[in-house]
Amino acid sequence: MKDSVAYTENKPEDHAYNQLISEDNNELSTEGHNHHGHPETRHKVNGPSTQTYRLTTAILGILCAVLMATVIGLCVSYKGLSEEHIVLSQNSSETNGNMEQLKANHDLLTAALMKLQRSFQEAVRAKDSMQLVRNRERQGKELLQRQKEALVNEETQLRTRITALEKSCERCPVGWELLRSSCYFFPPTESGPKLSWHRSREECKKSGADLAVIDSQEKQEFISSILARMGPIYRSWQRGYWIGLRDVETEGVWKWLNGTELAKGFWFDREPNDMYSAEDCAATYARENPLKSWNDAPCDYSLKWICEKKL
Ligand SMILES: [Ca+2]
Ligand SMILES: [Ca+2]
Repeated sequence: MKDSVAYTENKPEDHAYNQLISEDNNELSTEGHNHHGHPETRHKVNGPSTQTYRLTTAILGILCAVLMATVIGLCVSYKGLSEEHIVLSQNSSETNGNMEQLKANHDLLTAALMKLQRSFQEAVRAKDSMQLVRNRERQGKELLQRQKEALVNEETQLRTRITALEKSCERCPVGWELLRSSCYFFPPTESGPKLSWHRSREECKKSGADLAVIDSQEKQEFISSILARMGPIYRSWQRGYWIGLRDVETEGVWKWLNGTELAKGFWFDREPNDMYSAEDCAATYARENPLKSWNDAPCDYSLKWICEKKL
């Protein structure tokens, strides 16, 4: 009772603790008999150290239980995290593998694309080269065609010239030009005399010819082409050639030597003008336009002449 009294003198906050100790003391009092029913020597276990020990033990037990629960929880969490980590690691590895595979595929596609680009560029260059070759071939073909046409034309002209020369050699005297059934003679432009219309006609008759009768455009163009070959074109009226055309009988009525009246003349502009009422004989000149190359001049004027001899 002394100890109990001593406990009752403890602090108020120790009341529950003292009550617990008191209950323990009662239990110890009940169990304080041996199996013979004799009270054993009672241990003084309800002291402050024992109670503290028990309380501590209880607390420790609780703490241990909490700790164990925490550890178990942590273990479970750790296990879950580990499994998740393993899954994530596996996923990460798989993802890395996929990434590497994708990168490898990307590299392969890039290489294939570059190869295709090179092939395309080579194809474009080959196409350009072929186009260039085709253009050159086409240009060469066109050039050959033009050369062929020029050669054909030249051949035609040469054959015509050969035919004319053959006929001329056969039928016309040397130095005379042949057109159809007539031979024509042209005195040298820069040498030899110039004569009046009548003297010129006499010179032609010496060769069995007469002054030329130009009664068709074909003859006029032929004679103009011969005059163009003989030298440059001079603007002088003294560079003319007498032809067999006059208007001596009736002024303005031009007739050929055979009496045929002129049907179509190849006069210069504003010709024949019968200047000073003294121009009754016709002459032709070398000019750019062969169809405008005649002039009437005084018959005693000194000019060259053109002879014509029928075959
Ligand atoms: Ca006249
Ligand atoms: Ca005139």
